[in-house]
Amino acid sequence: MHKVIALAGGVGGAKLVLGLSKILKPQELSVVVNTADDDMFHGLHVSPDVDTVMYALAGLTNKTTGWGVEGDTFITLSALQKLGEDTWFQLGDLDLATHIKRTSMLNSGKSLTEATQNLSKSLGILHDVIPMSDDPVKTIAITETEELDFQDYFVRQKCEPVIKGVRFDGINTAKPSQQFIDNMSQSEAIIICPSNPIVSIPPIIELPGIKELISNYHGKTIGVSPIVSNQALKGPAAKMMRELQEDVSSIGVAKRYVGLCDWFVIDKADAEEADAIEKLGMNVHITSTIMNSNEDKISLANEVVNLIKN
Ligand code: FO1
Repeated sequence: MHKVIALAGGVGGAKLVLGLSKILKPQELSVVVNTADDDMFHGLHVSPDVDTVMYALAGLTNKTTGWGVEGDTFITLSALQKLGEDTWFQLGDLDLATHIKRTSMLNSGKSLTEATQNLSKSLGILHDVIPMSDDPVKTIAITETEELDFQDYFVRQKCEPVIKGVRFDGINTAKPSQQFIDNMSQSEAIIICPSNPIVSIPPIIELPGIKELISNYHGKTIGVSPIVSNQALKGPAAKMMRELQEDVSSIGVAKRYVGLCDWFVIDKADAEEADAIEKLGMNVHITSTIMNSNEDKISLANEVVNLIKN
């Protein structure tokens, strides 16, 4: 098997990444992760999607939420609350150690890529986890009345405000990380994980030069739909697509990846959408895309990897 590069956001992407990591050796899989959700809390650089992927690969993920560390406690957060800090963003004690170490490395001049490499190594992760960029990119949710930082919209306001659009501040001047570019040229396939098609995958593919690299890519690009039966498997993707007047379906997701994907993987429940997706210029593979157990994750990973050989 040749090298595969997976583009991932948070929880949904991390599930497929975990499946892929069980069937591909470390030299066969690199994961490029969205960093446009990154934010500062209590002076610490939090990189939620990178951490969600790292914790999944390290077997540390909180199984209920899909993010954070299983069994974490929130003693420091309670103390911070008593000191008058805003604590709507739930940072557990074990999770905080990751952010403290990352921030200390960034402050001492290391790049986000180097900091992630260091954290991955310490957590015993063998596959490469690569931030999409070392430069800051910031997702802004544009609502009817105001513009919100992504975590403010997503966590503090629970995605309740209706959005009119999203913007990725800094995207035009951010450089894709060197490791991202190097892995693209060395890889044989790109997998677009079932992550949010509005806020998780777009920041990665809209980095300068990346769309062109993917459309002219020498290998296969395979997208996996995060929508099943007109609902998001996890998170606010369906609500966001509806508010942006997009089709809340796998067809709607595929429309966003026209010209990028050779294959698009959809769930059995959406089999009747296959013809419309093929008309967009992609081959369609129909399988079970719902990943509850580790077996489901490995099974979907196998289905996707088999398409590379087709
Ligand atoms: N998501 C929530 O819904 N509430 C939280 O309090 C929260 C805290 C949090 C802390 C660390 C971390 O790595 C992720 C966290 N997330 C939380 C998830 C995060 O907001 C989302 O997964 C992504 O940003 C969307 O991809």
